[in-house]
Amino acid sequence: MIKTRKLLIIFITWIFIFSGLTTCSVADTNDNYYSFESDMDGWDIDSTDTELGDGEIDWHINRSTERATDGDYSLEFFLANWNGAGKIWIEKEFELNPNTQYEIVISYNFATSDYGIWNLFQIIAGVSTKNPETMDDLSFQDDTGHHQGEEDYIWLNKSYKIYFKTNDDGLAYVAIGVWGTWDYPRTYFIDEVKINITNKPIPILSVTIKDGICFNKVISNVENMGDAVANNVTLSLSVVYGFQNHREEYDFEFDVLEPSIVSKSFIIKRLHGFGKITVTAKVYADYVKTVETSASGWIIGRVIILI
Ligand SMILES: [Ca+2]
Ligand SMILES: [Ca+2]
Repeated sequence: MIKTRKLLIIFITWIFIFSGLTTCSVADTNDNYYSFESDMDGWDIDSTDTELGDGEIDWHINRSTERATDGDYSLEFFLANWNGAGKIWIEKEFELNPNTQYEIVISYNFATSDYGIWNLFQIIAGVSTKNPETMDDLSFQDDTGHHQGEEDYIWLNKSYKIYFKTNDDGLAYVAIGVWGTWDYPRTYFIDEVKINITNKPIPILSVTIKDGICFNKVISNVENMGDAVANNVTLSLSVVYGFQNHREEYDFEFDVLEPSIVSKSFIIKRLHGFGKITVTAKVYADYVKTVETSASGWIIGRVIILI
């Protein structure tokens, strides 16, 4: 009888452990490493804006033994950018939890022979909620130059930290590549791609200025679109208006802004004059990226029209 009870306890414990494992869909941290030694490691290749006349400019992304920082292979990116606009990249889908905020660090080794300040291409590195197909789905970073003398290939360590929130389907598409910003052919190499994904709720602020017609005032709001509380928020609101470029500037400070909350309206009142009007709103908070927006229009007496 005692033996049966022991077996039952072990069985129940095993069920609990097993069910716990299966219901945990995505770990809090997800580290991935790709060196392209046997194949493309699950990355797809893609391009956009490669048309030239009735045809297409020459480009490829494939595995190469010409140089590598780990093993024998890297990925070779070749873009004969004769249309001045080509964008080529590798992309990979990651299944994460829906509607969840992540810090995604994209790092890799990048071999380039670009030097000087002219004729440099631009790095593509970013994350999107949909499979990247056009320029609008891509994120652009720094230039492709090594800035260390002339012509030889030099390996650079590239690293980009991106805060990203999944939508209902929980998918993140990472894209890495180059954007041809000059009419030249270029070849680059990428190896040791690391994608580190960490669940990291942070505040994400946005600021708006009310547009349309207002009577002698301008109105601005701050919204926290992130998953964590924003602390020590400051909205810096300034107005320049009238023929004399009269200027008014105020800082509105508040301690906390909860996630998914729009602040009360912050208002600069008693404005009157004639001429153009420009409103700028900038918002700061602890550990949050500063965001800024502006609106302009006309002030006619006490009537303000912002577009
Ligand atoms: Ca490799
Ligand atoms: Ca694609």
